[in-house]
Amino acid sequence: MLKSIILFSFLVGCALALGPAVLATKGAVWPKPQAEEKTQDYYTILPHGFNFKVPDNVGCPNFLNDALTRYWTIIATAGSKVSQNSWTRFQADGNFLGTLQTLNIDLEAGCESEDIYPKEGDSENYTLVVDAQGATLSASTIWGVLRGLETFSQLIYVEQDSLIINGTTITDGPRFTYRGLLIDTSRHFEPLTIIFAMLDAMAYNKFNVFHWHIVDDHSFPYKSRTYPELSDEGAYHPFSKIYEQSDVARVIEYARLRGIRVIPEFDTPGHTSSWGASHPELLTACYSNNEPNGNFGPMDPTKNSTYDFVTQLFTEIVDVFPDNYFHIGGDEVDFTCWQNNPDVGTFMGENNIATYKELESFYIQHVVDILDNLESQYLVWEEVFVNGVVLPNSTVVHVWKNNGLTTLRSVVQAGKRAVYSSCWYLSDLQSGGDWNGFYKCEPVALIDDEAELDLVVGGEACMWGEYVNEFSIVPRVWPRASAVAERLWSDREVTDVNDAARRLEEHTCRMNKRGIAAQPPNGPGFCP
Ligand code: CP6
Repeated sequence: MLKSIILFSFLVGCALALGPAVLATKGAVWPKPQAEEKTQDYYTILPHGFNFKVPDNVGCPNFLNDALTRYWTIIATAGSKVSQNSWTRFQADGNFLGTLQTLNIDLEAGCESEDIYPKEGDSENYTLVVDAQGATLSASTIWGVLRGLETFSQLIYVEQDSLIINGTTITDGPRFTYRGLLIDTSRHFEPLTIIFAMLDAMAYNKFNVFHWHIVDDHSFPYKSRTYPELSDEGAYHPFSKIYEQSDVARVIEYARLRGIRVIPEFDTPGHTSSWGASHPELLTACYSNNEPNGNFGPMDPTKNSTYDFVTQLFTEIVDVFPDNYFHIGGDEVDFTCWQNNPDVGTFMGENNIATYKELESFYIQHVVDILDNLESQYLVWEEVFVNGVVLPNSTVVHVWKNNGLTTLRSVVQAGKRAVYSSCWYLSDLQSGGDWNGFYKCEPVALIDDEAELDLVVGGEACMWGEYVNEFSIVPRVWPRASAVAERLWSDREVTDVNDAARRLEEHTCRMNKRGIAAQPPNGPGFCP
């Protein structure tokens, strides 16, 4: 007796010491669906005997074939160690519904077109029912089908060497229409394989906007067809650290098939040092002791040639990137070289421009007019709004600084649309599994007017590239960005951090199994 008590205590002790710190859920969906009911009933799935069924007349075979192959592979990989006859041992169980052979996909309105791109405001809603009659995924758009397939794949878990899915009814759709991730490919170049892995992980988290901060001070990896010298001179390497036109097209297509928009950012007038490698005339020469000192500041806002260049380049960008939106930057303009360059002073005098903020606004106003002429809509960093540039109401103001909640409120009170990032800087590290802070952040905490709430289109996690390269970006972002994904997709009331920790534990292991090098979110533990 004593022996068995000791043995028992020893085993319990071991379980406590060795067991995962956070017990992972099984078959929980991340981000949490808007409405979900599960039953004790369950099916097993045998991958080789499982398929998706789509009515013949739906259309969109390219979209669907690609997605169905992806998700079949995910299910088959999860089930690769499943014993083929395991279901026999469930036969006696009253909750066992048999083997699930088909997920019926009902794209209600048929597929609009094979060539569509995801765009702002498209529905991503879907419903998913798994019951004694079988399994059906219904949506009105291809994007809803993609989100529903992701959910379906997450409902499947391994137990007793079998793939299991419980009876489930889910009605789901996003809280915010814009759920973005910024990747900075200027401070460090990221190869296409990494961008594809990031897009995969984005789809696993239902993100729908890839904000491609493609160029900045440190390098210009975009190979322009109008000005190839920009990357010839301004990239870290003129042909191995660049994005060719064909690379960009691949990224856009890879994203499109996953329902992800690609919004490029060409940030001006600041953050443009790399442009000067081939076109120093674009930048403001800095002066010391009344002489040019060889350094360069922001774009030179005094020359017509600056605006001509930007017009040519942005005409190309609007053509290359199909999204209606273009991020034109406008953040962190350093006035030092505008202050000490005498030509800038003369220009301001001649044009009645009294302050450098006004000069900055003068520049951005020109860029905004260029985009209006190109019939492109745009996002701008918050400075552009704060400085009083005249913006159409389609403009999205990207709030990123401290006191962002207050700024966000003033943006929507002015009738402009807004995207929030202030609390979602993945570049800021804390010790431990530092996703809680991202998770707890509520973007509309200070807004309660309905019309103003509608103007908050969403949020964006930002992975600035100074301290990440191709070897570290994936684990730096995942699963930390997953916390942002749930805040932006799920209901506002979904705030239980302990419940989230258990689901995130499972979700991270799921990403790992799918080949994403996500880091552990909750301390000691293991993926079963
Ligand atoms: N690069 C660009 C950056 C940042 C911004 N723009 C940035 C500023 C402050 C922090 C992190 C990033 N690295 N182009 C500001 C939007 Cl804390």
